[in-house]
Amino acid sequence: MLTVYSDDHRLHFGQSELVDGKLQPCFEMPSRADTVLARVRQQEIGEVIEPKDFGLEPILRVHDGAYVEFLKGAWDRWAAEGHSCDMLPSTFPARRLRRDGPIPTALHGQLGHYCFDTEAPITAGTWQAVYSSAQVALTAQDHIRQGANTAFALCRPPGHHAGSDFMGGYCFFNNAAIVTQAFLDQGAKRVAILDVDYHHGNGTQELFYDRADVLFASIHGDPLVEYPYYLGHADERGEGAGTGFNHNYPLPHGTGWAGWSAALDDACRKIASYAPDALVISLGVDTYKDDPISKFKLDSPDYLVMGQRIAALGLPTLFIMEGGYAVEAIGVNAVNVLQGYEGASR
Ligand code: OKP
Ligand code: ZN
Repeated sequence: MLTVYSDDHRLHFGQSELVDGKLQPCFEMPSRADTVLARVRQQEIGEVIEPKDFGLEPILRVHDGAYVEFLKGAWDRWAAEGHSCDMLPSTFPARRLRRDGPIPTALHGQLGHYCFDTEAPITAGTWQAVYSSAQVALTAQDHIRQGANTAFALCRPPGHHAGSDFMGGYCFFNNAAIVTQAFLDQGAKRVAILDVDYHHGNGTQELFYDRADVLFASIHGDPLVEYPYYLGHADERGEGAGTGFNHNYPLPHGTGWAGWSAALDDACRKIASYAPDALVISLGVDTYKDDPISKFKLDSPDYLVMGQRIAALGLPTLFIMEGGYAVEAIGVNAVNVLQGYEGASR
């Protein structure tokens, strides 16, 4: 399997995350991608290439132009105001404040407008890193367009919490959504997205919620008790033309392979009957038993079986790296999914 990777991910290096009222080191750190890349190389699963540059156009098919402009210019404006530490929002338009009113002109007002939490710090190199992360995904997508059955986009930062015009949850551009739209723009009739990250992919759900050409299925911690809290319930089935094409599997804290794989089997049945032209996997491995911010109990061998079950769908499959914070283990776990897939599809 081809892996696409860019060193540019290192340019995004948030210093701090707010945990229990204290600023602590970010869980989403550069060594995550290094660990996965090292395992890809060690297991010799295939060639590793640099991304090509597909420009902003495929990103703008998914993200709002003003949001993209904001992201591009935010750090320079912040620096011009004399700051050098991470940029984090602190004020948000909750219910009955004007979230659709005039966008503030002040940097902090705009930051709260374009962000839904305090978990996505903008740093000096964030723009270049998130731009390259999207190009990593698009390069892997292009490999499948050219006829490959599968590819691995080693994206960092992750993307599935980012929506059309907002960032949050360590995410800025929604890499999985961008490649999904690219498949459609190149002639695919239907694309399925299976999000196996521990957290609900609220951004991806939002982007395709009213559409029948994308099926979204997500297996995640129940939002009643887990981040991102305000989306990801089982009764969210899609709207308008998209009704019936959104499938959420919220699961309780402590869920292990038995409960998790039952949800996977159901999601795979839904995907098979949808008969998509391509499958995009939002590959988070924060479902691991020792993940520091998550509460599922999957073990490393389970990820091999996960890959096998995905392969049994027999679809062109694009793996997009999302979360996973047990840094020493995420290389083994992510690559186990890929090797399970390849072993089963060989
Ligand atoms: C991104 B991805 C810890 C609470 C959770 C946000 C988690 C974002 C996860 N401060 N913080 O889905 O892995
Ligand atoms: Zn996650």
